[in-house]
Amino acid sequence: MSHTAPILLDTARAWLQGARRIAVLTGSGVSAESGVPTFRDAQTGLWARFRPEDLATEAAFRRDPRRVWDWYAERREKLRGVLPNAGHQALADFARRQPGRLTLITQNVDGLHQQAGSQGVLCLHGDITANRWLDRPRPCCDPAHAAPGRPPRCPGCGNLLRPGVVWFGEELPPQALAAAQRAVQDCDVMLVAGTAGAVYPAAGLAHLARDGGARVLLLNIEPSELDGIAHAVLRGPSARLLPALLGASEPAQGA
Ligand code: BJW
Repeated sequence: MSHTAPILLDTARAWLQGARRIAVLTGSGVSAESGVPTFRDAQTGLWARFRPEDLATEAAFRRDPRRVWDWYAERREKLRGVLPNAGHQALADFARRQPGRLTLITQNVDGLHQQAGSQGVLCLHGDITANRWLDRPRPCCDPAHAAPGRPPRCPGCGNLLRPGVVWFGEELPPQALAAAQRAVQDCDVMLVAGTAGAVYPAAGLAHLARDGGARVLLLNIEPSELDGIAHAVLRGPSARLLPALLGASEPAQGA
C-alpha cells in the first residue's frame, strides 16, 4: 500500500477547511476496519464467495428466498457487537463541531455512521437491520404478526418479509437520492471514501459534484473506478485518513 504524501494530506485538509459545504460519500471500505466485509475485495469481499445476481436481486429472492434470507441473517448476526471505527467517528465529530457544513451520504447498510453519532445520514442502499414486505402489503400484512420462518411470512396472504436493502435493479429511496444530488451539486468539496465507485447511481454523485464545480477528493487503499474524475486521491485506510483529514488538531507529520 502506498502512503499519502504529507503535502497532499495538508492540501486536502486545507480544501476541507476552506469549503463552505462538504459532501461525503462512503462505501463499504469505511467499515472494513470495523470488521465488516466489503463487496468486491478479491480475498475478503462478499462477492469473492457469491455472485451478486444469486443473492442481491429480487429475482434471486423469489427464486430461493430461504438462501437469500439466510445470507442476510448471517450478515446481521455478524454485525452484532461491531463498533464504528475512527473514520466513522471523525465524520460524526466534524459534523458536531461544524453543524450544517457536512452532508453524509452512504451506500452502507450497516448503521455504523449513525452508531458513531452522525445525524441525518442519507442512506442510499437501505438498512440491513430493517425488513419490508416483498409484495405490496395488503391489510392483513402486519410485520409484528408475521409467521416465523426463513423468511417470515404473512399468515393471511403468504407475503414474504425481505431485508430492507436496495438490490440491483431496484429504485433507490427517492428522497435520500434527491437530497444527495442536491448536496453534491451545492458542495465545494466532495470526499469519496472507501468505495469502488462501481455501482450507480451512487457513483454518479461524484460526476455530478465534479460537473457542478466541486473539488472531488478520493480516499481509498486501492485504485477505484472514480480515480479518473478526482482532483486528488489519498491512498490509505479510512480509519487513519479520515481523522487526519477532518480532525480538529493538526495531522501528525508523515501521516
Ligand atoms: C478501503 C478500505 C479501507 C477497503 N479504507 N478504502 C449506470 C451504468 C451501469 C449500470 C447501471 C447504471 N445505473 C444503474 C445501473 C445498474 C446497477 C449498477 O450500478 N450496476 C453496476 C454493477 C454496473 N444499479 C442498480 O441496479 C441500482 N438501482 C438502479 O439503478 O435502479 C434504477 C431504477 C429506477 C427506478 C425504478 C427502478 C429501478 C441499485 C444498486 C443497489 C446496490 N446494492 C448493493 C447491495 C446492498 C444490500 C446488501 O448489502 O447486500 O449495495 S450492491 C453493493 O455495492 C452494496 C454497496 O453499497 C455497493 C457499493 O459497493 P462499495 O461500497 O463500493 O464496496 P466495494 O466492495 O465495491 O468497494 C470497497 C472499496 O473500499 C474498494 O475500493 C476498496 O479498495 C476500498 N477499501 N478497505 C479505505 N480500510
